[in-house]
Amino acid sequence: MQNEKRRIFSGIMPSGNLHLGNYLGALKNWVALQDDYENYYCIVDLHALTVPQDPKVLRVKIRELAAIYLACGIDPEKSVVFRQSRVSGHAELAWLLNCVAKVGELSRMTQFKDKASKGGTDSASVGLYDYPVLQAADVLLYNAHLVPVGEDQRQHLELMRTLARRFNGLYGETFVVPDIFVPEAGARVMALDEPTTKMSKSSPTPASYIALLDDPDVVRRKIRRAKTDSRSEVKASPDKPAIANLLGIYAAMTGRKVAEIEAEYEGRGYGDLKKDLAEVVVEGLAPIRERALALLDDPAELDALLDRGAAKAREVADTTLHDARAKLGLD
Ligand code: AQP
Repeated sequence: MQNEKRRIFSGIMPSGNLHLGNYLGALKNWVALQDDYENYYCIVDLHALTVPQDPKVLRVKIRELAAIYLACGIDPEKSVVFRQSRVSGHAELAWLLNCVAKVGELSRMTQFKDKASKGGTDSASVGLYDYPVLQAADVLLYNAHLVPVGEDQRQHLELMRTLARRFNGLYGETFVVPDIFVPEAGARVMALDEPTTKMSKSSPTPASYIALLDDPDVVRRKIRRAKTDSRSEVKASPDKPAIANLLGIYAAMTGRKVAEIEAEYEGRGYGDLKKDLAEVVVEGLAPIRERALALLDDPAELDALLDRGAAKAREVADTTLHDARAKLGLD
């Protein structure tokens, strides 16, 4: 239909502490795109189960994530906000797509290899291996046209596009093949203590990430203690991954170009950069933190909002699932 908006789907796992990478790589862009699309922003709680979770903590993290979505600017009047586990079509479509995906394809996924290697591949869950297929189901279920994510998700999204095309080719046109949206700035925020690995919310070292709910003084301390490189020029060169990361965060938080920030710090040292960056980050995150904490004071309202979102999501999901089942001969 002519005036229908194109759809967006994206999600975040309610595991660990949401951090600056999740904000700059995903949430900030969701908010910016929100007016131009019909949006489905999901709390992907089934994905969180791919690594062990404490049920008590998971319950808390699900609400916290809902509060952070809203605090960052996701507007429930413009976007459907819901929990993946409340729309059973996600798991069912994942099964249908499992029967189209190939073991070789999943075995090539670097995120699985990285995460599984930490505890030994044989003891990784089958869910962790299958994560990209569930992720494909998440997006294809809503026939989303665009998926805004950080750089680390690019390989999964390519697989998603392959699965959609394969299914359409085998059984007839069913799914929209989604485009990937990766932001120019902030697509890959690196750990503060080890700038060659990405900032990750499951890191056991809190100093490696800036959590969106960190107290301002904690943010200042983490940036002050962030790893730096040898030589003192403030330049984002390949042999200076730590400074490149700090400059990248600065640029993504302010919307300025890295080159412009480098010029401003010519002849000045890392200490000045860190001091100013800390204030930029504190200023950007403080309103989000305050709003999220206020929203968390009313958990019943957050739960009700998620239930309303799930009801809306189910309407779309059921139609797609019905179509996919019928194409497979399951009608
Ligand atoms: N370091 C990052 N820089 C930019 N974007 C990032 N994202 C994650 N880390 C960075 C983006 O955030 C969204 C949500 O990610 P997720 O929680 O669903 O999964 P993830 O990518 O595995 O995130 P984490 O923080 O690394 O979590 P854990 O440690 O639990 O695995 C995605 O759009 C992702 O690209």
